[in-house]
Formats: sequence, structure tokens, C-alpha cells
Amino acid sequence: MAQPQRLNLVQKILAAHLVSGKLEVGTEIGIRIDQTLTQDATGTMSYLQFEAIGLPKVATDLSVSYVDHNMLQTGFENADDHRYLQSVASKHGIYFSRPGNGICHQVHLERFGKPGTTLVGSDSHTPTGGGMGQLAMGAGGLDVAVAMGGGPFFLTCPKVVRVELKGKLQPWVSAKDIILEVLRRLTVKGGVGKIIEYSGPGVKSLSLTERATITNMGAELGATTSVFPSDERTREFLKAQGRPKDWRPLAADAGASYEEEVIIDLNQLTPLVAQPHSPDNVIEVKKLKDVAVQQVCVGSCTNSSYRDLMIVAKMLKGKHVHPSVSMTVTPGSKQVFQMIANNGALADIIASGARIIESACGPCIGMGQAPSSGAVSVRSFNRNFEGRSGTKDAKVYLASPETCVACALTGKLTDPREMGKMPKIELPAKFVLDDIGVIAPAKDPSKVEVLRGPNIKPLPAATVPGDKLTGVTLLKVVDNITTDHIMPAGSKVLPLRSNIPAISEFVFFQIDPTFPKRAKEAGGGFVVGGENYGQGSSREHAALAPMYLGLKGVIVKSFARIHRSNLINFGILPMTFVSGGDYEAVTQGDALEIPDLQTVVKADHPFPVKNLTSGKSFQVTHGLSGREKDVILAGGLLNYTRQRMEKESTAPKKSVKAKA
Ligand code: MIC
Ligand code: SF4
Repeated sequence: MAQPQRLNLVQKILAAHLVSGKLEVGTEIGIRIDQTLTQDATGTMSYLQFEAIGLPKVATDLSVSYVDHNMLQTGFENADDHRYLQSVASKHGIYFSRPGNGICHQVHLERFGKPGTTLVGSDSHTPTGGGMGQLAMGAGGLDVAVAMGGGPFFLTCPKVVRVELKGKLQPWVSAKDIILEVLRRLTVKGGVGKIIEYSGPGVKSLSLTERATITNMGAELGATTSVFPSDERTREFLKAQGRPKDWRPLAADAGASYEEEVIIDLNQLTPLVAQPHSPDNVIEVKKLKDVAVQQVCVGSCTNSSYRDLMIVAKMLKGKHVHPSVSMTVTPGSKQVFQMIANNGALADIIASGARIIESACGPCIGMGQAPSSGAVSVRSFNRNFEGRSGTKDAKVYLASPETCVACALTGKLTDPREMGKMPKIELPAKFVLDDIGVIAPAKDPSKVEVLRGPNIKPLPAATVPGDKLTGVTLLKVVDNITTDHIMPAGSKVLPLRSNIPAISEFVFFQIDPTFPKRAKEAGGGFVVGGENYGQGSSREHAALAPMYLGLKGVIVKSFARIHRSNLINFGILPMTFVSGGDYEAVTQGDALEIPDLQTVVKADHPFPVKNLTSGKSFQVTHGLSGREKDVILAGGLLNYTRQRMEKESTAPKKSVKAKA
């Protein structure tokens, strides 16, 4: 008799949600999505797209729209977007988390996430939910819109990497140091095509929000997501959140197999820091001596839980922030904020001279608190890409809240182990639960008017490709280009997220501000790049705005997962060099041509790109799945989804919602 298959945790959740394909690594699968989340900076586009799909109501178990990114209201734009988001949510069966209620990932963990379910969010740090055993993935807004409509979410069936945690963290070493160690070993592209599953005896010593710090920053590995088992610690957290019924146990079968294994001995870890300008540029804090620090920021979806803020408060109690340091503290949610206010910890933080910021992304996305010129800024955040802080020559280091406070007190990079005895943090048996920051959807949607201010411009349409693709190489870039390079954020650009003509003027702003003008004058063209192109955020604007400028294809050595999907969703052909050396065969300005486009898109083999300037050709592949080919040929995912829905509505008795 055949032995029953022993499944790892990832396989169990995938198998329970599989709608199409087989669980074979490297092939495309479609899974049913239980929950979605959006945030405001990506959400306006996502809801405009959901409206364009034309369904009256979301088909998920739960969909939540958060406002946490575009919080500075320096003009009407962000306020307009918030109003649109609130009304469109109310009309279509979506919960609305008001500005001030907190960062989407922290709030979702507290109030909505459920072990064993699937979550897709229009934000790359959606894997935060993996801390509670949820299979939580970041995606472009259009993929989330389709999932809200009940369509499957498509992904490449990942390799599963087991990270075994042995031993126990030593005082002053924390969850952030674990993920920094994983990043040090695997690098920012080491997780592409993989899901990281944590296990081992060290797991139970980590509280739920500590696990969430690790899965959150797993996004920086390029991983599809990361996940922890759901155990007694998970039950404890859900009980304290007043949601004991949402708990269910979840673990890999004993003897389950994995494609790769990594072992981390927690006893051996020391406080770590990621140096500028990459989250994998990791070194022990003790090795960096005499680096003066001008700014310290604690917060972001990585490290802004109750536990994190309490350690900050206890370390600051009775002390003062160093006179040459500007320190900011951002609680991750209204719940955390209220609890540290109620128990007096907030007063200790204020008394230390730290600046308190409302619960939001804030400095993490350059929404205020840009450091001074050339400053060293130590942050408990997850990304330190050049210029992301709002100051191009700032040097941003990523560290645990403990290390951040040690730096704030001494004015230089400091190992927190120099701070004496580590304070003990008691986790609450019950969190403050009032949910006044969440507004339920309307009972009668016909009474809701969707409010669109002048900042909300109609969606630009993707074009259906013809029989050849021609254009100039508008830009040639190096390895590890981030979506922050392609489509910057920050307080000046983010308010334009609902206005593609306006935001497209900032495409590649940091690398070459002449790009938009040149692209328009040339009638579009190509971008050529190196490895891990498009790493970082899920922002589909990094595909949508270039599409608006006429970008037709991107040829690189390798892609980051979400950005590749976003390119396809907007009808831009993603191509990889068959031989990495051919990267040298293209120079910026070269005219390129791909003949027989329809044929090469439908085929699975490599095809030539003619360099009309040099007179030579080189080979590329697209690696598109059958569905992705159809999306490209339809002129993008919106056209493709509409066409499918039309077909289904004319076919008898078919629902848009995919069944498992
Ligand atoms: C980020 O951390 O880069 C963001 C801002 O949260 C993005 C989303 C966006 O660009 O709106 C992300 O991580 O996906
Ligand atoms: Fe917000 Fe920063 Fe988290 Fe992105 S990484 S969701 S900007 S806190």
C-alpha cells in the first residue's frame, strides 16, 4: 500500500487552496484566496481596477482597505484618495481601516489574519501574516482586484526552504537579528521562487509578533512568502486579541521534505545591522565602531508591535536621547498606541525627547522625517535602498529596536549589549479591543455614492500588441534595481498614485530624470537590466507608469517575482537573456526589434532580438505560462479578465469565483 505523503506546511496550505495546476516546483499554479488587503498608495488603482472589472461585491471571505501610507495631507490629493477609498469600500463589501488605525500589516495581524488561510495584499510586506501561519503574499493591485472578484491568484509553485531555528536568543538579540542573519546568508535574491518555512525548537521561544518581524522582512529575500507553524503561542496571541476561535493548529508532517535547508543557532547570534544601501549588507553591530548617528527611527510594519514599543520605552525610561540625534517613534497600530498610552510607556518615550509620529508608514516610505544631508540614520525598518528615506546621500542602517535605542542614547552605532541588563517585557493577556478604527461596509450599497476628487484620473489602457515589437533601448541599468529606482515614492510623488499621467513624470527619476521625456519622444521602447530587476515593493506603478510612457519590453538577466507579474499585467513583455554575457551586446540608445511577436509569445523556446544599431542579434526567453501568454496577447490582465468574464457570462451557469 502506498505511504501517505508527508507534507510540509506550505504544501498543506497550497493543496487546500489549489484551483489549477499541480504542486510541481517551477510550474504555474492558481490558488483560491480567502482574504485580501490593500493600502492607500496601491489601493486607489486596485479599486479603480476592481470597478473596471464590474463586479458589485467582493467574493472573498474578507477584504480590508487600509490607509497608512499617504498620510501627509499637504494638499487635497491624499484626502481625496482616502475619501474615494472609504466610499468604494463601503459600496463593494470591503472593510475600511481609517487613517490613524495603523499600518496594514500590523493591524491585519491583530484583528483579521487567520492561520491556514490565504491572503493576498497589494503590498510586498503582506507576508507579515506568515507569522501566524497564514500563507500571505504581496502582489500588484490588479492581481488583488482579480482576487477580490474571486479569481484565483497565480504563482510559480515555489521551492520550500526549511529554516531550522535551534537554541534560544541571548539577551539583547532579537527577531530582527534572525532575519538579518537569513538575509546575510541568502542575499536579496536568494529567496526568488521560494517560500521560507520556519521550524525547529527555537520557534516556540518567539512570540507571534516576533515571528511576524521575520516573515515581514522575508520580502527582502525576494521570497514569495515566509511562514511559521501555528502553535500555542499563536493561540495565546489570538486569545489576547479576543479571537480564540480563529486559531487552528498547523505544522508540517514529521519527515516532510524540503528543497533546501538552513540551520540557524540562535545561541550564536549577536546584534546585527544592514549597512547602506541594501538589506543584505549585514554585519555585526560590534564591528562598527565610532560611526556617529544623526537620526534614529523606530516603527514600520517590521518592528512596531506592543513588544517592540515596550522595549523602546523601557530602554528610554529616565534617559535622554543624545543631543545630536533626532529620534522618532511610530507605533504600528492604534491598539499599540493606546496600550502604551494607557500603561505610561508613552510618557517615558516622550520624556526622553523622542518625537512621536502617528501610526502609519511615515519615514519608512519617505513621508516626512527625511534625514539631513549625508546623515547616518539607524532604523528598525526593512529597506535601506538609496534615496528611499527622501535624502539621496543619507546612509540608512537597518537594525532591531534594541540596537536603535542604544544608538539614540549614545549618538553612535552601539551594540545594545552595552546597555546593561535587558528589560523584561510581559505580553498582555488581553489587548485593547475596540475596533472603532474599522468601518464595516454598507448594508445597502445602493445608497452609497463613490466619491472621486480631481486627483483620481481614469485608468490608462494597455495596448494590444501587433506583430513586431520595435523601439530604442531607453535605459540600461545594473543589477538589483529596485522599484524605488523605477517609480520613486516619498511625500512629493506618492500623492500622485491615482494620477498616472502626473506620476509618470517621475519614472526612473533617481537614475535618469530625462527618462520620461526621452521615452515619450521616442514613442516608447525597451529597458535593459541585470539580475533581480524590480526587487522591493509591489507597486504596480513601476509597470503602469512606464507602460503609459510607451515601454514595450524589459530585457534583463533575472526578475523579481512581483515586478515581473506587474509587467505582464500591463502588457509589457518581460524577457531574460539566454546568455548573461549578451547584456554587453546592448548599449543604451540601440534600436531593437523583435519580429513575429505573436509567434514568439505563443512558443516556449528562445527567440532572437535584433539589435538594428549593431547589426547583431541575441537570444532571449520569456518563460511565460500559458495564461501569461494570453494576458500579454490580450493587452494586459484587465482586458484578459474582462474577456474571460464575458465568455463566462454567455456560458450557462458559471460563476466568476473559482472553486477549490
Ligand atoms: C514599500 O514598503 O515599498 C511600500 C511603499 O509599502 C510598497 C507599496 C507601495 O509602493 O505602495 C510595497 O512594499 O509594496
Ligand atoms: Fe509601510 Fe514601510 Fe511597511 Fe512599506 S515597508 S508597508 S512603507 S511600513
